[in-house]
Amino acid sequence: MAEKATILLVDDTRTNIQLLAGCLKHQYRLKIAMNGQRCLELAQNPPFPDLILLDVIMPEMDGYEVCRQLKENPNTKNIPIIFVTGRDSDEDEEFGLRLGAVDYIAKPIRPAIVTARVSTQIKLKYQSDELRNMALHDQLTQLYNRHFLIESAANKLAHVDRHGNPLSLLMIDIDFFKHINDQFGHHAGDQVLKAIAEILKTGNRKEDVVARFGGEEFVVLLEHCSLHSAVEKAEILRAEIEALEPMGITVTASFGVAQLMKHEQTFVELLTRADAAVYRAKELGRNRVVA
Ligand code: GH3
Ligand code: MG
Ligand code: MG
Ligand code: MG
Repeated sequence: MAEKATILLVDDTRTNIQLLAGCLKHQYRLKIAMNGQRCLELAQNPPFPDLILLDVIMPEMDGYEVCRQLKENPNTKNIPIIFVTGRDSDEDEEFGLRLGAVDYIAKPIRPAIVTARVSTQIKLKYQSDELRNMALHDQLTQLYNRHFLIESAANKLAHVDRHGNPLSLLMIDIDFFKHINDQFGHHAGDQVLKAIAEILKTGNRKEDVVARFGGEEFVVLLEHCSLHSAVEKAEILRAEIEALEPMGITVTASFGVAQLMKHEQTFVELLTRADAAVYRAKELGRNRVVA
């Protein structure tokens, strides 16, 4: 593991925190919350916890309620939770597990058991992060894949303010890519795709989504970006690709740009217009931006 995993300890009693911290502080980076509200805050801010050890009996908001809220929030729902509690009846344990906790530890805690159970959950968390990462990225370029793009576009469209903040999209299709493969081989073609992906990746804001849409097609989804700015951005990228010449191979791309219109309800409508613009760019001679 490259970096220490982060664990959020939540308990309203200082001595309990000290006990847990004593078991875990050498192996993990710890964050500490002494009430439910603070836990909800710390869970959503970096460094993001890989695991939460959550007390149940706390004033104001009990651990069950904290767990419910963490599971309802898309930003925190994937963080595993272990209840660490003095409530040790079967019913309590079943209740906690049904709320979505991955484990349930009864107080008084036994340090060796806590350490072992924590270690197991951290390993599982890393594995599931890795799987999720693989499921949402394109293996060759490490850009997001089509699946992620469509998922996040649906999210963005649901929240877009149709009168205020604009949402724009670039569709990018490499020119005569088939010739590149034919002339230089498939491996060289792959390297070209990677090099272009690097260009698309750099200089983006973190809310932008850059995805490999298909074989030699890419999409950049730009939040808070007007058609005018999107065209400017596309022109910069187009020129960078033209100037790149990866492995000495001259490569260009055609760009279609579209901005979400007020009446448009689905991502497919936006995508279709950008695709039509790419088609026109090809007809007009390729290596150009059409909006
Ligand atoms: P146009 O300028 O009209 O876009 O021509 P084109 O040759 O780029 O268009 P076309 O869609 O006919 O060809 C796309 C080619 O991209 C065909 C396919 O073999 C190649 N391709 C798709 N995915 C990959 C890949 O992962 N690696 C490589 N090397 N080639 C790929
Ligand atoms: Mg307590
Ligand atoms: Mg194509
Ligand atoms: Mg092409």
